[in-house]
Amino acid sequence: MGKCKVLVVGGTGYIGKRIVRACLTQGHETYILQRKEIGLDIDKLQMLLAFKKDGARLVEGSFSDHKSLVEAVKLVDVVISAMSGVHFRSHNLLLQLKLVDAIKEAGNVKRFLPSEFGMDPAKMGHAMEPGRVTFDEKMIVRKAIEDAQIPYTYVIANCFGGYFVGNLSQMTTLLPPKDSVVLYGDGDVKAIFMDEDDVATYAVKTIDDPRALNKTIYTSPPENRLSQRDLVKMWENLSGNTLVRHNISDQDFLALMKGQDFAQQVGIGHFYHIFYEGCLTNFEVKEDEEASKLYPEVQYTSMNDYLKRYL
Ligand code: NDP
Ligand code: GEC
Repeated sequence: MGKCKVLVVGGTGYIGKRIVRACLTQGHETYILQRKEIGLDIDKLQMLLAFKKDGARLVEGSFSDHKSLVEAVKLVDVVISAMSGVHFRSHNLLLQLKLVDAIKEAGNVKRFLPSEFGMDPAKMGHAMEPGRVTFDEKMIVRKAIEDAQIPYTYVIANCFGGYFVGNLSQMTTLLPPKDSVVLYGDGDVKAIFMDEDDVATYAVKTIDDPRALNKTIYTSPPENRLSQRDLVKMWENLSGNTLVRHNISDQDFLALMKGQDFAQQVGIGHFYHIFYEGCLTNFEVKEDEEASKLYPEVQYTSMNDYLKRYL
């Protein structure tokens, strides 16, 4: 595939920085929005300067300056947004409506990837409060994109390993438990786990792929469709440690929401949908919508290998 001009918005974020790296690695002319609001955030600035050294072009702009967004968008063929969703850090998905307006006005963009990279919000119409706001907002952004007839790809990334694998899907920690592990229900519901770098690699693969035009693409490689029990077993085999299993019923799990802060309530809702309902695996993904089928040349990371970094 040829070289594209790509603008990454949110390029210093958790998934955004990986998308920048994937754009550079795949040989695209990479532009990153450099927001004036980063102010004295020296880590963000240093990251941007490092990306510039690696060949990215920094474009100054701000969400409070519509013209600056239009000018930035006019430089490129493809825009990828990695704006923050609802979790511990921040919650800015609806700001993307400003980006959609700028893309609509600029009129030159051949593909837009909004900030999705999670579960499929189109399948979460039933989701619980308060976490459903993340899905509702992603659907509002989708509607604006489709109403403006902007060519798009929605990338459904499933569970990032950093939040769901290293901790064996335990909440409130990111590290493997040492003695015991809580299994959601019987622990046999299948979820889908991804190395974040692979999510970024696949996302960037779609940008000039006509097969992904105006489609939802799922990163759901067969080997990464695992139950929580599968993950625990993998970790036990790697670490040589045996963990005591405790089971928590759906009702007891949901009862944990009471008295928690907003971010934890969102997390509990997400975990419920994933590990009790099986919302990542209770529908069919067609072969032409699944990233590892579309891009068999990508050597995706197995969760067994992903877990090794925690040894
Ligand atoms: P981050 O919290 O890392 O934030 C990403 C970027 O959002 C920031 O770097 C910043 O851009 C931008 N941003 C934040 N606040 C503002 C603001 N006020 N104005 C303009 N830009 C702002 O995001 P994540 O990478 O965690 O999340 C990105 C997507 O991934 C979300 O859609 C989320 O739902 C999804 N996600 C999925 C997970 C999964 O397990 N599948 C886990 C976590 C997130 P800048 O670089 O310009 O400063
Ligand atoms: C899997 O899909 C998503 C996951 C998504 O579409 C949007 C956000 C996420 C998660 O990334 C980190 C957050 C958020 C939901 O649950 C995660 C979380 C992990 C919340 C609370 C926790 O205590 C937690 O512990 C690891």
